Amino acid sequence: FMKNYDFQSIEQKWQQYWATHQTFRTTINASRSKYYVLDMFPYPSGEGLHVGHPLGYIASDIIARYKRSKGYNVLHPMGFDAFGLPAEQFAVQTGQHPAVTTAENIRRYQEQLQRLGLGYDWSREICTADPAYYRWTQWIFLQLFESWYDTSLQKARPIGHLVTILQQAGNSKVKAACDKDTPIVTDRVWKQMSEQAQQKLLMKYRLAFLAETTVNWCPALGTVLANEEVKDGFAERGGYLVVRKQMQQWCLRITAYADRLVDDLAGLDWPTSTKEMQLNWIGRSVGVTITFETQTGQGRAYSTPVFTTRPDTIFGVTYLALSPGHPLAHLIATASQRAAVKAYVTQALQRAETNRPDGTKQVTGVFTGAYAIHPFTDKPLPVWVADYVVAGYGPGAVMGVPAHDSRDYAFAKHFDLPIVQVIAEADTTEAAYEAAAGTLIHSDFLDGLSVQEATKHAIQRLEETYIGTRTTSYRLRDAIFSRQRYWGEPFPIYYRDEMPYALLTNQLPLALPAVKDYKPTATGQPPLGNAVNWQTQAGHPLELSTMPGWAGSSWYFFRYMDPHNATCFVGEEAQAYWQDVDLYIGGAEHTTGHLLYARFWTKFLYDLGYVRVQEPFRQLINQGMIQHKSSFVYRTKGTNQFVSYRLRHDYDCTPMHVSIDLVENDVLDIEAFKKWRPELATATFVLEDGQYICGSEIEKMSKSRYNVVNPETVIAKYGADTLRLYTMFLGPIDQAKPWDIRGIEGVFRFLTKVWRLFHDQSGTFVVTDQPPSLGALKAVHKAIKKVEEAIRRYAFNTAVSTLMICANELTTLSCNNKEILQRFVCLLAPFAPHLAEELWQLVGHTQSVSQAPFPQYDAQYLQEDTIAYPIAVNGKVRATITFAMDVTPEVIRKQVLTHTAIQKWLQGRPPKKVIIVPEKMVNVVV
Ligand code: ANZ
Repeated sequence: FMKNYDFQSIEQKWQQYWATHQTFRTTINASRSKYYVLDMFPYPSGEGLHVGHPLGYIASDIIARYKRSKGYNVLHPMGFDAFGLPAEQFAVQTGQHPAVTTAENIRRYQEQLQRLGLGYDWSREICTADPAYYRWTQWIFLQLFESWYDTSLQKARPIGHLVTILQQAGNSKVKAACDKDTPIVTDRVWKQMSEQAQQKLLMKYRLAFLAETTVNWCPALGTVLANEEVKDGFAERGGYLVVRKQMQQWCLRITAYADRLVDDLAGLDWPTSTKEMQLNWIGRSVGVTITFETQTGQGRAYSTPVFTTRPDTIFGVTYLALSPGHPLAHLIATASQRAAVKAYVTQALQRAETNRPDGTKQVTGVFTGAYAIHPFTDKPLPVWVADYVVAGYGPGAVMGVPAHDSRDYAFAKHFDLPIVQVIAEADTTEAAYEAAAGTLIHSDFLDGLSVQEATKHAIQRLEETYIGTRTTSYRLRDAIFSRQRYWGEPFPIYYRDEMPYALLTNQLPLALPAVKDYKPTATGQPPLGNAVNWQTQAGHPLELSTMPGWAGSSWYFFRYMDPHNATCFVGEEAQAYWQDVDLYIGGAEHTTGHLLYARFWTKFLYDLGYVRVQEPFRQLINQGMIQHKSSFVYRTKGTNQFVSYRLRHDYDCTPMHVSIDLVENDVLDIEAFKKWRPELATATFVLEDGQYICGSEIEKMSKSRYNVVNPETVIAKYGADTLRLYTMFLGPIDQAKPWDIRGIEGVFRFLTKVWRLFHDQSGTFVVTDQPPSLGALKAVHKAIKKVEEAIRRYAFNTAVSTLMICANELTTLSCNNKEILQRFVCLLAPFAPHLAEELWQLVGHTQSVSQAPFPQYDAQYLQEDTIAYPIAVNGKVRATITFAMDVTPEVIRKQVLTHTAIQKWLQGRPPKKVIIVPEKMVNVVV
C-alpha cells in the first residue's frame, strides 16, 4: 500500500494514543532512579501560546524522553499559574467571573500543548486557582504566620515556642530576625501586657506579618506592586504611574533568610548570570555602622548612624546625607531650613522607590541647616537630605566621601561641598577625583596604610571608642505579600480587636467569595469588600486583600509530586522519592522574583521539617528569547497621516508597530491596515513609488510588537514534529535567536527524507532483514554517539544537524536494514516523537517507542579506517597522503620518500630524518 509522509494523521493518531494509554503517567518506582524535569508553568492568558513559549517546553520534553530512554523514572508535569491580572481586568469590564475565563484559557492551552506532542503526565496537572490547591498555599501562609526566625539556630521555629520564652525569661536574650523597633520586655512585663499588646509584640517576630510600609502604589491598577514590577517609576505592565504610599500590608520576612539564600547559591548548577543577579538583588555587604553626633543649633544633639563599607575613608568625610524618609530630617532641620526640608521630603517621597539611582540621574538634595561632628577631628559636617540615599538600606544615611565615592562626588560637585582626599587611599584614587580633590588630609592613625590595612585599623579604632560597630547590610527587603485584588488566594485571617488571627487549618480552604463587582468598593476597599458576609461564623471580619501572583508558584513543584493528597501539601513517600527538581527550564525574567521566593519557601518548609531539601531546583536553564522581524509605520505627530519609510525624515514622525500580518516584503497592505483598528479607517498616506514601505527591526517576539507567530499555523502547514525540530535547530537553547521561517522548509524536507528511508519510490514500506553494510553501521553509530553527547550538553541544534547528516548518509547508501533504521528511529524519538512512533510501529513494534532504550554505540564502528597525513618538508606541508589506520611506519616512510612532490625537495639526496607522528603527520628533514 502507498503512503506519503502524512504528518497530520500521524500526529493526531499518536497524540490520541498517548492520551488514551496514559503513556507518560508516572508513579513512584523504588527500583528506578527518579528524574524530575520541570517547566515554569504558564499563566493561561487569552492570547494562547506563541512560538516563543514552546522553546523551553520542547527542550524539557526532549530531556524527559531522553532520560526515560536511559532508564530513569521521569516526572514531567504541567499545570497552570492561574491567578492573575488579565482575567480580573476582563471581569471588571464584562462581569464574567475570572474562574470562567481562566478555565476556558486553560482548555485552550492544554490543547495547544498537546498538539506540540509534549509528553506530560496530565494526571498530575495542577491549577493554583483551584481551592483544592490554594488550600495548601493558605496553609503554608499560616505556617509562616505562626513562625519566627531564631538567628542563633539559623532556622524558623513555631511562634508558640517564642511565647514560652517570653513567659519564662522575657525577650532580652532572644536572637531573632525581627523588626528594628522591637522593645525589650521582661517576663513580668509580658505577663502584664494585654492580649492586644502581646499580639503586637509577636507581630514584630512573625515570618508573615502585618506592617505599615511604604509601598509602590499604582492608582490606575488600584494595587500595590512589588519592586521588581516597577521600572523607573512606572508599572512594568501597562506603564502606569506608580507613587509611594504608606499602607498596612502583609509582608514576608524573607530578609531572615538572606544569608542562606546567598550561601547556598554556591551549590547550585545554575547559570552564573542568574546567580549573580540574585546576589546583587540580595546585596549582602559587610561594613561598619558609624554613629555621628548631630547638633541642631538649638542646643540639642541627635545620634546619626550611617552605614559604610569604607571606614578607611573616615577622614575624607565632608558631609552627611539622610534618605528623604529619615525621621531625623525634620527633627534636626533648623528654623530657616525647615520649610525647604519639608518641601523636598514631600516631593521626593512621591516618587516611586527605585533601586540605587545611577550616575545619570539628576542630583537633588536639601541642606538641613544642622551639623554633625566628625568623631576624630571634631570638624562640623553639614547634614543634607538627598534622594540618592535609600531608606531601609542600613540606617538610611551615609557619610559623604566625595573624593572616593562617585555618587558622593557628583553630589558634592553639584552643591559645591568640599572634597578632600585621604592619604591611605592615594594610590587607588581615580584620576578624575584626584584632579578635583586637590586637598589631601592627614589622619593621625591611617596614613600610609593600604586600603585593606586602613579598613582593619579604622574598624578597630571605631569599635574601641564605641563610635562604630561591624554590621552586615542587605539590599533585600521583606516581601510585600498583599494585593488589593479579587483574583488571588484569600488570606486565612480574621480580625478581632483590630489584631489579625489565623483561621484553623480545618477551616481551609477559605474559598473566594462571590462578588457583584470586581472593582474596589466605593470607600476604596479591595474588591472582597463587595462580598456579602465576608466574616467568620462568630462575626469577625475576614481579611480583604488577597495574595500576590507569586504565592502559588512558590511551592507548586512540591505539589506535582503528590497532587491529589488531601491531608498534606505533599506526602512523605512522594517526597522521599522525588526529593527535588533535577532540571528546571524557564525564562530569565523570573530570577529575582519567582526563583528567589521559591528558594525561600523551600528553606522555610525545610526548617519546620515539612520537606527534605533546602534547595528546590538543582539545575536551571534559562531559554533564550525568540526574536522576530517587526514592522513599523511612521505617523506624523498629532495626525492620522503615515509616511513611507524613506520619506520619514522629511516629516516629524513617530514610529508605530504594525502587525506583521499586514506587511509583505516590507510593503504595507493599505486596505488591510485601514481595517486593522477603527481609528485607522481615515488614515492617509505619503507613498514612495506608489507604495507604502514599512521599516523593520529584529526584536523580541511579543504581542505588544505585533510580531508573534502562532504555533498552530506552523503546525497546520508542516506538523508539530517539524516545528519541534525547527525550534531546536534555531540555535543553542540558552541564547536569543531570530525566528526565520525560511529554514523550516529544510527541516520539513528532512522528515520527509526520513519517511522515504522506510518506503520505496512508490510509497511501499520496505524495511528488510538483509545484513547492514559497514557504511550504514558506521553512519548510525557515529550518530548515536554524537546525538547523545549533544543532548547531554543541551546542544539540541547540534543533535538535530547530526540526525540530518545521518539521514543523508543512510539515503545515499540506500539503507533499508531494519536494525539500522530502528536505531535511527530511537535517536529521532525525543525530537520528532510522532513520526518516530509511526515508524516504530511500522517496523513491527507493539509498544510505544518511548519504552525503548536509547541505543548504544559500538566503538568498533567509530574508527575511521583511513587517515589523511599531511606531509611536511622542513616543517612546511607539501603534500597529503592517505594511509590505512593499521599502516606500519616502514610503509609510510617508503611511500613518502617516493612521492613526487617530496622527491622534488630531496633532489636525489637521502633525507636527514623522517619524523612520523602516528595518526597525525609526517615531517621530512632535508
Ligand atoms: C563611605 C564611602 C566611601 C562609601 C567610599 C563607599 C565608597 P554597598 O557596597 O553596595 O553595600 N551607602 C550606605 N548606605 C546607603 C544608603 N542607604 N543609600 C545609598 N547609599 C548608601 O555600598 C555601601 C556604600 O554605599 C557605603 O559605603 C555608603 O557609601 C553607601 F569611598 O560610605 B560608603
